[in-house]
Amino acid sequence: MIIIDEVLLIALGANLPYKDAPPAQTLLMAADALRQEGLSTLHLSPLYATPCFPAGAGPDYVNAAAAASIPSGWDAARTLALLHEVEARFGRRRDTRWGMRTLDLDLIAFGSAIAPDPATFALWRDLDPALQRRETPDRLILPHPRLQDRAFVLVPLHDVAPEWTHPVTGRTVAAMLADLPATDRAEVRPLLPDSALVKPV
Ligand code: A4P
Ligand code: MG
Repeated sequence: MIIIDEVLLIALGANLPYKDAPPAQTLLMAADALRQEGLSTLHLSPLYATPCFPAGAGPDYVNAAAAASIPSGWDAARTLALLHEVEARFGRRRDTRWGMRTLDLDLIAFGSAIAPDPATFALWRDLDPALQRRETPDRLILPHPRLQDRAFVLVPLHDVAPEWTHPVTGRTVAAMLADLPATDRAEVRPLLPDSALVKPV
């Protein structure tokens, strides 16, 4: 499937340094790598400091979001393969689901694509919270099934694509963000220059 003139959305996160790069620097370098690898229009949000979810499972994260127009001829699978390739370049290892990571790049949306089909999407979106941590999808689910639950995704996404509309629910990013508890939104703080997440390690 090729979608022209639509936007793709990426969530970026890190809570471990990679070599001597703190998480904030890794996110900026990853965005540059994505631009060089074909997403030349990629626009990165400001960086945010966010408490680790689930609470207490590790150091704070740096999170950001990016929007890019879909390059001609690209499909979602190719985009996810590029995200995995860039994650690997920055030392990402996959041992623990929701484990600490040097870089996580999730494909939040690919235009208005619903993948693999509306029923499977709904299954993952409505997954029991207790199972969300254990169950890993073995194929690409679009839009990302946890998008609407997470302030650390929606706050930066609101900076780059506030009007993007969820193809299943019809909610805009701005509306999904407003749906979250104010306490969740308040936990996502602009990254300060003196944060340990910014300083060289
Ligand atoms: N997969 C299916 N759909 C997608 C999609 N839309 N985007 C598959 C990306 N991947 C998708 O992902 C597991 C499998 O999901 C892959 O095989 C992929 O093909 P993964 O990246 O290998 O594993 P993961 O990162 O542990 O899972 P996931 O779903 O990315 O984790 P989450 O749900 O993003 O949680 N706390 C804060 N404050 N900030 C964070 O960024 N991130 C996580 C990771 C936990 N806590 C956090 C943060
Ligand atoms: Mg991931």
